Amino acid sequence: MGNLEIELPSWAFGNSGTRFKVFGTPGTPRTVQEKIADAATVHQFTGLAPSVALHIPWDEVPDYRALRVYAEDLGVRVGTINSNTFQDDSYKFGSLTHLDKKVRRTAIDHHLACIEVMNATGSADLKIWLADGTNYPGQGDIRDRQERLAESLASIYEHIGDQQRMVLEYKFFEPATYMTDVPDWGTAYTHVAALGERAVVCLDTGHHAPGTNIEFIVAQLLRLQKLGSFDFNSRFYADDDLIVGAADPFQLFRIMVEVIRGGGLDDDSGVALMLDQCHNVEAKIPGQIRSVLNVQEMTARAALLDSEALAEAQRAGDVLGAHDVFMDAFYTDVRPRLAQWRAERGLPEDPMAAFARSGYQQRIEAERLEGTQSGWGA
Ligand code: PSV
Ligand code: MN
Repeated sequence: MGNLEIELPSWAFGNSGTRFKVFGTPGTPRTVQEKIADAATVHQFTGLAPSVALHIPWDEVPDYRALRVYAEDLGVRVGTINSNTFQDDSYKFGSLTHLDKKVRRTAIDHHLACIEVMNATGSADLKIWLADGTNYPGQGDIRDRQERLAESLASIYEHIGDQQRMVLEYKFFEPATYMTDVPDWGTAYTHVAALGERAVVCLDTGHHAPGTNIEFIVAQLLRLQKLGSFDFNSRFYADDDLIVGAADPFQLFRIMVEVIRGGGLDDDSGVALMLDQCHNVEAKIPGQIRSVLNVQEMTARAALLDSEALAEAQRAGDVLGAHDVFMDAFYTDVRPRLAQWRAERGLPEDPMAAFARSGYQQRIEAERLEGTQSGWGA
């Protein structure tokens, strides 16, 4: 619990929106350095977010070694490198699964370039999410696409260093609407299992059909030692990318119970807890602060679960007794304890209020006037 670390996505600090409108916000970063500075601010107020994930090419810079030093000087490190094969014209009909070998090669080369970014920044994880899929039955050959995907992933995996990992993220819809090429944890697992030890799965909480028992997937992937990371967010309808724990705190609690049960918070677990969120209408830095606090809060409640009492009730076939033990942990208000935890570490007891008082937001609004604000796709 004391060593809980949550990775922030650089894109959470940029402007984002829906296909209807992207709203600008005063103070939005114009460069990756400004995104990292905002991420470092979240860490400074919470003590929970020592790394920031980058998305390439959105966060492309000429000198990644210098970017690493810049981040470290601000007290954070570069985390996961996310590839992006969803915004080029050539990827209209797929990237790693494309019928045309030349397009597949371009997509593979993009991933090799991302590995170079990892080498320069010290990042350990290459995260791959593909927009590949089809919109109409018959549009593509499902099986051939799987073969091409397996082949392309193998070409990338060959370049993953000994201390690095490939993390494959699944999503059952969007932008493709009939089928996606990595729709579910089973498909992601099948591919990473075929690749080797350093290939693992990323579970994005927004990438499941409503009603899916996500904690079951967490338990299963941890059992198989293939849960590499989370992309945390919450959703009401689709992949809403809302603040984690906002829509369904109980689900987040249940997920964290399984993470702890499966050793996912142990020092050597290798499970990276990341956020993948967009703050379209709410303030971005407080949105990220709220998010990491929500993860911490539900983790603290999960850690309170009396596992011995639970196991005993389970063994006795005491259905309601077991459920009571479970709910007792969920209903425990841990906020005073966490405020104390922060005070003991020289952190503000109320990070949201402390940030509001700090003047940081006013300062960036005054300073970040020239230039183009970063946004979705930039
Ligand atoms: C796709 O919906 C996704 O979850 C992937 O992780 C992308 O990298 C990310 O969103 C972009 O926000
Ligand atoms: Mn994601």
